[in-house]
Amino acid sequence: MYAQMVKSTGDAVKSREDMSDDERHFQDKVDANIKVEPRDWMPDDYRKTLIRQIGQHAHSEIVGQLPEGNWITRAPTLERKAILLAKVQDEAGHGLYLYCAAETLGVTRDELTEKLLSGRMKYSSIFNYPTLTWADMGAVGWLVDGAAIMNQVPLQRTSYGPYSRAMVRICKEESFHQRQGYAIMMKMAQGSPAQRKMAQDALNRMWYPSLMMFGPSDKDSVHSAQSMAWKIKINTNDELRQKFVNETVPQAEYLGLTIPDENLKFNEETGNYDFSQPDWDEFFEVLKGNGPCNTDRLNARRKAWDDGAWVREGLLAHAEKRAAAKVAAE
Ligand code: FAQ
Repeated sequence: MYAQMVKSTGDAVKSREDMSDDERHFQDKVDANIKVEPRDWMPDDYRKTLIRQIGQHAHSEIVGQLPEGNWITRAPTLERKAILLAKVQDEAGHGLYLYCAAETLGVTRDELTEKLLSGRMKYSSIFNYPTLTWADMGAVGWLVDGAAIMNQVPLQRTSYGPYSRAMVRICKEESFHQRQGYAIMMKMAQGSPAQRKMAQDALNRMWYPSLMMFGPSDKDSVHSAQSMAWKIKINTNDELRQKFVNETVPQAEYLGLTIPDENLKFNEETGNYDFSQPDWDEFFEVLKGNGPCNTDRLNARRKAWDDGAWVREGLLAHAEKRAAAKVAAE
């Protein structure tokens, strides 16, 4: 239903004949892999799409701290606590780089936050699922960061300069995150029968939500065609999902865990694993705000925004005072 709704408003890719001279020149530049920089001319819709994607990505990094932050005080050892703390702090940094990249397009962080809190902007569906046990810290790192890297490595080559440069650093850190998750899974999978059961349970719950991170199937993707023509996106949602499955299945086998999909099978002809699609109705429900944790996540962000008001006001007052002093001195 939602899929049909969004599809009917989908972005049509403009043909070369319909482009203005500026648009043609812009497309030639993108085709030649020349980066677009903040002061360069760009089509309004290119700017709009980037603000949407980078803004949603930034919100995801920040909201994504919540499911893991939930376990910092309950990490099983001091070492695990320190590692998880560092990882969650990295996510705050990623949010920061991405908000800065979005700001170069003429939108403020306050505007982006206001859109998130009023439900006019999204964040990744995955963060609307709860983290119920310590094994979920392993599954989040292994699968969620794993899916994030799969999506973000190609984005290092995205056409917009500030976004692509932010991605280079983010990918380095995400790669550490994925490994720390896999290390937790190894420990649990090789541990006691109870630990092994927790690891399998975490995989069972996180598998399909992780597949959903790549977005709807290509036939229902609204923005892919135009975003790919502009090299905002480098791959389709289904291409990246398939790549993720291909890389993750052997990792699960190494752990001795079972991916919860009876149809999962290596296909000799295509060289890919065949797999079951996630429940797309559930995905669209989560996008509409009806996932298990949507309300909690937005309430937490709202509280953080309200609690931080005095800091923002203080900083603004300080900046205004300095600007006034500078004018007086001139
Ligand atoms: N969740 O036409 P498409 C991380 C929306 S990484 C929610 O295919 P598009 C790291 C989409 O916005 C996670 N909404 O859209 C971390 C659109 O609705 P709209 C974040 C989704 O943009 C790890 C509609 O569906 N990564 O957080 C989702 O071409 C651990 C139609 O879809 C990024 O954001 C979804 N999963 O492709 C942090 C990467 N999928 O906006 C902490 C950059 C789709 O028209 C802990 N983003 N929608 O109302 C992208 O690559 C793209 O935006 C996609 C979606 C691939 C996510």
